[in-house]
Amino acid sequence: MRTAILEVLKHNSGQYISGEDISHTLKVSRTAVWKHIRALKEDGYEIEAHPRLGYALRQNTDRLLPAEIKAQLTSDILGREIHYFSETDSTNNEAKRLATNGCQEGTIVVAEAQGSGRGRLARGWFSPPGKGIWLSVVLRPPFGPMEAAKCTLMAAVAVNRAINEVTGAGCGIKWPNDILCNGRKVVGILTEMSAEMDAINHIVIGMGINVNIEPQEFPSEIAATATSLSIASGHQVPRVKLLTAILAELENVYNVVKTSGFVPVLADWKSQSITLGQQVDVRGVDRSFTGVAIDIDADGALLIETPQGLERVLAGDVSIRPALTGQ
Ligand code: BT5
Repeated sequence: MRTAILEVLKHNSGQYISGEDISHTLKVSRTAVWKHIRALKEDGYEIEAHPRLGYALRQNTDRLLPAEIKAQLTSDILGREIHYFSETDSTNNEAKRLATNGCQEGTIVVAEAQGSGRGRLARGWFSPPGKGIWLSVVLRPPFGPMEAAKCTLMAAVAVNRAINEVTGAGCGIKWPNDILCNGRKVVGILTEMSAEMDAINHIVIGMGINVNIEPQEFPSEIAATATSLSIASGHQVPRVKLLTAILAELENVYNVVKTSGFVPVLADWKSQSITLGQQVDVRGVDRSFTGVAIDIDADGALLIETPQGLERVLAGDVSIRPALTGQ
């Protein structure tokens, strides 16, 4: 009934419609109409109520509600099943629970806020309410566990494309799991896997996208290194539009991988990379060094030219050294 009332309001495109007309059209009492309108307002829809004229929808909600996502969804598999939370500990944790219980491929978990958003190696992820896209996608890929690390590269290509399409913010990918705008982190990706020796049970790709966060809202630890799409683009970014664009791009890239392997995706990744060609400091799992990032190989490992020779890094952190000015 709530969805039906919303449809009526949307259909009336901002004009008033009386409670009596709604109750008549939908064959429901006026008290019920009033209660549903109140619930819609709680969901973030701006609805004006006038004692004589009735109700008018002034502004759609910006919340990532399943009904709003479904209305803009163009992907066939990703996002057909949506689990929405106003707050959860971590969307990756929820998605892993769902995947273990057999949810279908393409199921997504999305939250307005995360209490314990996670980065890699038990680092935290700042996830304030209503300001970002905290999203996890469940995949059941046909390839083996050795390929899993490349899912992060696949997601980075998809998210970066969607961001540039929807916001024009001009971001680039930093190996292995970040998207940066103006040298600051705007997206982090966390890929987690459950697998047997030779087959993947499921992969959860978690994406944290800072959408409409103001500079002063970042905690001091990341204030100098983080940014948001609204800061980078100079305008508020519609979250549902961006979310559905991400799902569409991720599905495209995933389909390419399933039919042609990772080679085309690695080529896309290279063309969107801001790491290649740069002087970088690398903190790998067991050692650190400095060199020039020259390429990624077929496994998605970063190749670094150092004075001691070529180094290959499959996992780790990279910081890009600021270019020398020559002075
Ligand atoms: C990441 O880890 O960048 C992966 C972040 C993945 C977050 C998503 S949100 C949806 C899903 N559910 C989850 O629980 N997680 C995923 P890493 O490369 O380890 O970077 C973590 C570091 O980034 C932290 O130690 C901070 O320094 C910094 N950081 C934390 N929150 C940030 C934010 N909102 N924006 C920019 N930087 C942040």
